Amino acid sequence: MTSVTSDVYGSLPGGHRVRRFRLQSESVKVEIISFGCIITCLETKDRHGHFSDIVLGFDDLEGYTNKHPYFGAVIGRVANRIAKGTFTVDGKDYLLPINNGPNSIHGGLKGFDKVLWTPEVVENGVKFSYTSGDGEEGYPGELNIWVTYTLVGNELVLNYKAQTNKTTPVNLTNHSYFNLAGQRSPNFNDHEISIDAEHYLPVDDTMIPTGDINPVEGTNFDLRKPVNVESQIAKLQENGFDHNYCLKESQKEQTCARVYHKPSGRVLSVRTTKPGIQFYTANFLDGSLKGKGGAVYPKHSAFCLETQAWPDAVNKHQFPNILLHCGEEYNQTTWFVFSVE
Ligand SMILES: *[C@@H]1O[C@H](CO)[C@@H](O)[C@H](O)[C@H]1NC(C)=O
Ligand SMILES: *[C@@H]1O[C@H](CO)[C@@H](O)[C@H](O)[C@H]1NC(C)=O
Ligand SMILES: *[C@@H]1O[C@H](CO)[C@@H](O)[C@H](O)[C@H]1NC(C)=O
Ligand SMILES: CC(=O)N[C@H]1CO[C@H](CO)[C@@H](O)[C@@H]1O
Repeated sequence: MTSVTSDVYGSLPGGHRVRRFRLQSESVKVEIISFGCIITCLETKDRHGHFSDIVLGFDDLEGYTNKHPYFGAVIGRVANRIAKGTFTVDGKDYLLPINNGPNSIHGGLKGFDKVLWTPEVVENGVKFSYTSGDGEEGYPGELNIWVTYTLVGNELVLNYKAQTNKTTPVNLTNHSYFNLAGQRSPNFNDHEISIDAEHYLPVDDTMIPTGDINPVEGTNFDLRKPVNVESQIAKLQENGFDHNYCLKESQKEQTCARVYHKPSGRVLSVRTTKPGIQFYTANFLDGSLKGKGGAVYPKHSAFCLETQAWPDAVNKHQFPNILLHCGEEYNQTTWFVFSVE
């Protein structure tokens, strides 16, 4: 049985109230606010039954309205990078705000992480809706989006739906930074990860996929068998992982990633209907943010598993399509399953 309660979390400049929803089952507690659909707190049990908050974030609304690394938020219209911020749809060129080197990232200057959503309590959870206007952040078409979080036992389910009145690229994800030892931990020593993918996308020096789809076999990107995250990063030439893994193409749900933290016994498994998962090891955190309860978040103190379409898919015809047409429904689901071992 999941209980759903809510209160006021804060007010935005201009006076709009932000609500907070608390979903609680026997084994998981999660808090989500109507600003950015941000997961502000996620507590799970360790093997002794003690709860810890395993996501990074801030103590108050101001932390989230300021510029931050998208802690816990829904990202859209298009998660990840679009090369040079341009694409062509139905013969028309579109230009998006450039906000990541030469590229556009995470929906633009005011993406879905920075808007106020309309909440509605549903069975075992909460559904948020938002209408993104025609031309908002440079994207074509009016887009209606519904993001539903439900908690059943130890499974947190995120469903994303969207409809447009003009062809537009869409791919939504949420962006929680996890540390299964608890959000205050200075590193992710003792985390083991596996990702069930035969291929990954190599990137250029602005982090745009080169267009190649490389086998993981024989590389340091091979995560098909569990590896220690820290020692695997040490083997890379890169700063850490920030790469898309290619999942088997299907609209069926598939288990794609598993993270195990031996000292606490916490396990996070991810299932998704999406075709890709970005594994990111918080390479750009630098300890300068003031996090929850005064925590500092150094480089490599958390990881993200962002289920998504492949980065820059709108410009790479060999990648799975991300165009949503008028009359179609975008419908993607990700399951986060928390257990102990
Ligand atoms: C889509 O909806 C917007 C807002 O209602 C409207 O301005 C626009 O003309 C519509 N576009 C089409 C192609 O129907
Ligand atoms: C979304 O949030 C949940 C709960 O914090 C987390 O388990 C998951 O990693 C996030 N999803 C994605 C796709 O990043
Ligand atoms: C949307 O996806 C969910 C989960 O995969 C599925 O249960 C549901 O039937 C889908 N809804 C529609 C309208 O296709
Ligand atoms: C609506 C839509 O086209 N969504 C797409 C998001 O991305 C994946 C793969 O890139 C597609 O399979 C979905 O159809």
